[in-house]
Amino acid sequence: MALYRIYSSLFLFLLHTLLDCQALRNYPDNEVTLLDSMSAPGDLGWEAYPSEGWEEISVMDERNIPMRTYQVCNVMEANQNNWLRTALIPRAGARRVYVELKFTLRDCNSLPGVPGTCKETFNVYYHESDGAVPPPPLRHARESQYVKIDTIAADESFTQSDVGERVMKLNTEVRHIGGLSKRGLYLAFQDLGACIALVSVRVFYKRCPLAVTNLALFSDTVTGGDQALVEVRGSCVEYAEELEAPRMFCSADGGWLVPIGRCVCRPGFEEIDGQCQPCRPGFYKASAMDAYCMKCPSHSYSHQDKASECVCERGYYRAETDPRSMACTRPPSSPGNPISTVNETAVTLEWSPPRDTGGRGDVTYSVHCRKCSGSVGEMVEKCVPCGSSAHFSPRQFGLTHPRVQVSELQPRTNYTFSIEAVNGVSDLSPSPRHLVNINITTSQTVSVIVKERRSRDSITLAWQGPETSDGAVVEYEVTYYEKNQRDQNYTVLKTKSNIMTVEGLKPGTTYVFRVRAHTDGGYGNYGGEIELETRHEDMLAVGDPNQNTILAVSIAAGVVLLILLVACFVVSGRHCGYIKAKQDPEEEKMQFQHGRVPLPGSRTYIHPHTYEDPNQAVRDFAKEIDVSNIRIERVIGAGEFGEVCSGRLRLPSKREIHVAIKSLKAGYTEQQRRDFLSEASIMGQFDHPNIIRLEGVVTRCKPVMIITEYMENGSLDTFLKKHDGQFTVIQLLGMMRGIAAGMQYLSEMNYVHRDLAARNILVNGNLVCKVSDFGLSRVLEDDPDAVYTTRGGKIPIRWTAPEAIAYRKFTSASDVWSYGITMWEVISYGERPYWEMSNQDVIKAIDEGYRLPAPMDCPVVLHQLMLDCWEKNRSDRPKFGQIVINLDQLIRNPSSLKQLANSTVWEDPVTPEPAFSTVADWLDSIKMSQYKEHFSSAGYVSLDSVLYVSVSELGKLGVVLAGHQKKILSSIQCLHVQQQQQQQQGTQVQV
Ligand code: ACK
Repeated sequence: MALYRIYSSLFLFLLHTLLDCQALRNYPDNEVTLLDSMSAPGDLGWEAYPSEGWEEISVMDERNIPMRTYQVCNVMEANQNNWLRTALIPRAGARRVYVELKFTLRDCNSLPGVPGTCKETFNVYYHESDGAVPPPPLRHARESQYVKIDTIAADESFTQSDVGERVMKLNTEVRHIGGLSKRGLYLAFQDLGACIALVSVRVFYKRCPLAVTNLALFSDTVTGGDQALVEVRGSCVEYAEELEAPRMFCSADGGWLVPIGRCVCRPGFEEIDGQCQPCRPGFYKASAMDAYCMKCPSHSYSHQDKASECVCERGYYRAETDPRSMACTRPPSSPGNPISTVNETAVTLEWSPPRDTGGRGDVTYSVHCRKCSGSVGEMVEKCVPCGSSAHFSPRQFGLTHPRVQVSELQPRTNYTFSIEAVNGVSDLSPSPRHLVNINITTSQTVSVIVKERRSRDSITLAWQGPETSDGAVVEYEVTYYEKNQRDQNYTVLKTKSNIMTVEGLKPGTTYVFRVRAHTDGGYGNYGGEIELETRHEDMLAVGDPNQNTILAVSIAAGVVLLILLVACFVVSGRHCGYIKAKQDPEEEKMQFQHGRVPLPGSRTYIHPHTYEDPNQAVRDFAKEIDVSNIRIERVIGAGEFGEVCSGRLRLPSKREIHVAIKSLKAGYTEQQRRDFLSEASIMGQFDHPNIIRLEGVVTRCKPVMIITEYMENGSLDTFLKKHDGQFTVIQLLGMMRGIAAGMQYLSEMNYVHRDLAARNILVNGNLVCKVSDFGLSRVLEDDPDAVYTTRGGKIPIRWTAPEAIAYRKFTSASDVWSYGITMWEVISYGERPYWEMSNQDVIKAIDEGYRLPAPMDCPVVLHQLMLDCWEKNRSDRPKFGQIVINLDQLIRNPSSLKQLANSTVWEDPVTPEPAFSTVADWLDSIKMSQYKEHFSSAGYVSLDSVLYVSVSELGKLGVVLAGHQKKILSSIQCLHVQQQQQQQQGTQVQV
């Protein structure tokens, strides 16, 4: 007895020097402590039985704070069964609690003279209770009355100090208890003859702490009972509204996973540091979809904060269809310099555009016509509107060009035309319109010839005299000439009547006739010319039955011809429709008109090649940024056209943001500049949380730059390789879901990416994945994985659908194939698809129906989704929208992910697993060369010695990363399979 007391006080003394109470009493935010023996103010008063067993001992830490500990050290006597039990620990709603034990345990060898009954472990139990019934008394405690949590052993009893002394080691072990349902629980510790000091017992549960993500507030949430995720619906922060219902999952270890949906700041508010702040006076935000408050456009103001639009200054207006971001405008000034050209009873009016368009581009013109009575020169004129008698060409109102022709005016009449410039806000202004007037007088003419009769050598004409005239008509003058012979010969005839037959004409010849009136006041103007042809010599008389027959036959033939033509047109039209339906979306895209900025909500991608001037595409879709607003910080990589840097962008009246800056290196050709900027004109058309966002371009000075949002974790393939094995399957699913949502958006915009792969996905600090790399030449030049095909053009073979490789049929369905490969890359943490197989072998294998096997630990459902994406027939592949729905269902129901595919062998007979002769070769082949030393120094020299290595042995070897352990174990599995195959074939096992 005296002996073990000495030991006890000895290790408590050592303990004293080991403990750092500050460190012991600081716990992570997401842990809620239910019991902490270290911070108990008085005696713990736990029940111990028998009395010479566990003993409560108080010691002071170095800050003189008392600590309660329990110890037992009855190592000299056999048949020990010492129990210690806590008081009731309330569960506080948690369904899963953690028990953290800090203790020291002497190893029996270090105690001289102890008998063989000395133990080096102790047991921990719990008993759930509603509190009403007392727990089973310790005196009669039996294991069966308590649920065993675990047998606890020390990792180490002693460690070596700096000066070579053996010091007691404080061990920490954590266990969890799941599925709790009663009010609380008792913990019980059973010692069977060890030398233990129980320094600290802490019981806690985990919760996901209150979080704000995507402007949604997720409340403090207690984690689920076992592995299940708790789905939590977020509520939008103040002044935000839901864009898509915000949700997140609280994982069993107290972390938030997979944010879905988001809130956006209401009009009049912008997002600053995760909150919606009101727009300042002078600024506004019209739509919840706009990211930031904008400065009020010209000629408008907002005197108060929270403005969703700015009010126009006096005299300025905003048309109903004007976007709120447009400057307020005013009606135009009057048009200038009107001129008229009168041609008898017609007039052409022309004028110059208004000097001030009012700030708008939609100026049109209206022409008002008034007829003025009284003869020309009379002092007082009375004017009335012309009504519908005058004919305006092209139209009277809404003229887009400063020119109009007015015909069918009355001869020798005064007219006043008032020309008005109008724009989209003219109707909103109460001020009188600015007009410019022009007066004209028409001249007198003989109106159109109304009758004619023709024979082989004569033509009879009839006409109407002038409506008003300066006197009685004396006679009419008829002038005619043979068409095309005007210069040589024309004839003038006179008559007092309104009808004349001109004789002596040549048969089958066209003549041009004009008529004018001669009144007391002199000759008037000629009326319009008329062309008439005499009959041909052999022409049949009207009423000839033969002629009627011919006519009928001709009509019938004409009708038949017409029907044939219509039929042809319809058939060819259908044919065209068929061809179009079969078109590649890439070709369809080319048919969109350029110069049109997509309207909000319109979802059609416009290919920059549809622009004659590619610079116009850049101007339409990308904002020009002043280079003085950019601060470059460091180079982060190399792109196809030059360096990629990270830096800061501070736009006037906006907060500074972190950006990535791609620049075009010096000495570029015009084509390279166009290709470089094409990425901006494509990216600028997209607005989606899973598509990399374009901030703008710098084109007015050198170097030319493209500015995008900054993605803290860089490209997905590198990121995954760096964090091999470190994510939960739900986190990986969240990444895949993001990529699918981005691709769904692109496919709905009719955009085909052609190079979807993990290397072209960027990852931000919240693990949100965004699709990037939209340059027109990128597939050709930028991608190291792209190779030339026999049909020309470069293609990243391993990621590309067979129909796209074979005949360049790139569609959203071929993007789905690439998506399947990207999924495979994600689950395998950036493994190269088809490993080191050659491109030719990959094409052949795919053609023969082989598909990538499930990566290590891949849930069956995910591998099945990949296989669906790799359907040979592209119409059998899922659409991106379906993929998103599918992944959402899996995230919500993680139990569906439990069944693992476990297919670690590439079942391709053409590529058998290579045989290795040494452990070093094997580790090299699976890119784990860094562990060669570890294996050899632990005695693993031959390959067959590694065949039965377990996870715990790997840990002892020093392979501690879970991802590396998985990789090595999966390869060992392959070695097993290979061995079995060789045995089946009756060959010697080559290990
Ligand atoms: O894998 P990384 O770090 O991520 O290296 C490449 C490099 O630039 C060349 O493309 C990185 N990169 C490209 N765009 C961005 C961006 N928007 N944010 C952060 N890194 C980027 C990419």
